[in-house]
Amino acid sequence: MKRIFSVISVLLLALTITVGCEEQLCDDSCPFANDGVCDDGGKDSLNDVCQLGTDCNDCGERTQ
Ligand SMILES: [Ca+2]
Repeated sequence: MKRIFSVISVLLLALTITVGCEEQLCDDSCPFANDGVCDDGGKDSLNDVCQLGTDCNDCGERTQ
């Protein structure tokens, strides 16, 4: 029984590390950055003229 808990603990730890390593995309290199409209094609963006994560000030941080 103890062994099962150890295995579960290791799996939870691995999951936590995997989620924590998701790459954060955030810069304002898009020509349409800082215009008050989200343009990176991600969630809640109005269009996709920018690469995901390159309109960070308007869209917020993205994860890959
Ligand atoms: Ca923008």
